[in-house]
Amino acid sequence: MSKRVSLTQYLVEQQREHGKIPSQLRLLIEVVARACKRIAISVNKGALGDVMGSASTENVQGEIQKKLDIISNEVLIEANEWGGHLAAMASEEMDTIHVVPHRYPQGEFLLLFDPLDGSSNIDVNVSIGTIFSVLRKVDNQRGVSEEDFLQAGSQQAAAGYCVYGPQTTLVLTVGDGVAMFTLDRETGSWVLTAEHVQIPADTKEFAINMSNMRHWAPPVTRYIEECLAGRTGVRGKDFNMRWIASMVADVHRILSRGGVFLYPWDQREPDKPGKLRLMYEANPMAFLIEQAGGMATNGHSRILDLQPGKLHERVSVILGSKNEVERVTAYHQEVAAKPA
Ligand code: AHM
Ligand code: MG
Repeated sequence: MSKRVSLTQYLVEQQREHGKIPSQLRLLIEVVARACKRIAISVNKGALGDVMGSASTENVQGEIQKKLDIISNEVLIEANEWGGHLAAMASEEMDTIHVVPHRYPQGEFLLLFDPLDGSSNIDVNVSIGTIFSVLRKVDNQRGVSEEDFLQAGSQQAAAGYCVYGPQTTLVLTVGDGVAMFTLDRETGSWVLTAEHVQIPADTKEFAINMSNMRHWAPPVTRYIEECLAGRTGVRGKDFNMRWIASMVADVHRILSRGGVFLYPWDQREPDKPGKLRLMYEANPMAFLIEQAGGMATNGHSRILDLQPGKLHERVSVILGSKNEVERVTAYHQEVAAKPA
């Protein structure tokens, strides 16, 4: 049997060999991974625990929170408060940032998360996940504020997600490629199961919520119509479609076998750039995708270059296999370049 490498061993070796992971960051990743194990236990309880259904509260985006959204948020906050590795946290489920209380030492990192992504899938037993992004607090001379979080995704020190599916898998980057760890439920440890993950540049699989087709912008409609035309159309090949409605699960499939994911701007809410949130959904996923050789844009620019103006900012997302993302982005640029 080949030697099993645990998450701890992987992080220690990354630190030793590449000097990539300062000890506070290593602790942070281990604490997040431990919190994900606790969330996985709650997810697995399903109808046997008090975890299903809505909580009758709304988050800052005006969405009804599920019980599991709130449980997962609390688990992540409790786990990360006391270790001395963080200055503050921000979450999809909290209006403003959560500063580490004064009774604990303050660390140099900032943690953002979507505690339970794909909430609409909780009650129907379909894969869901936790997404996280780690930034450095740039100015350590003063107290932490929301401003400290408003950094481009290219500044992330680490990012990842945990998918609660048939297996519980933690996917991580510290800027040196993408590694995957599967939870061994018998020993309770995360075991390295994939390293140097690479997304094929070409694909025949796209993911988009087709029910919104009539609301899309012309470049998105053009791209999808060309995919649907299949072998006899301009693309000269048949495409397959998947849409799980959990970004974590869709991105996990793309990291595993390629594909392209789109959640574009559409006319349902024309004033918003899209549905997904930049700082704790798009940025961490874009970091992972780029580290695996893929590409992530908002149709015009690289997602990781976008300068956030506010914590809960939304963004249009196109990510995955490089050649497909380049094509969709070129279609947007062609339209933008045409004189009005
Ligand atoms: P959530 O963070 O409230 O769960 O919403 C984000 C999710 C993504 O995981 C997924 O890609 C998208 O919303 C699905 O949206 P839709 O139901 O419009 O297809
Ligand atoms: Mg989400």
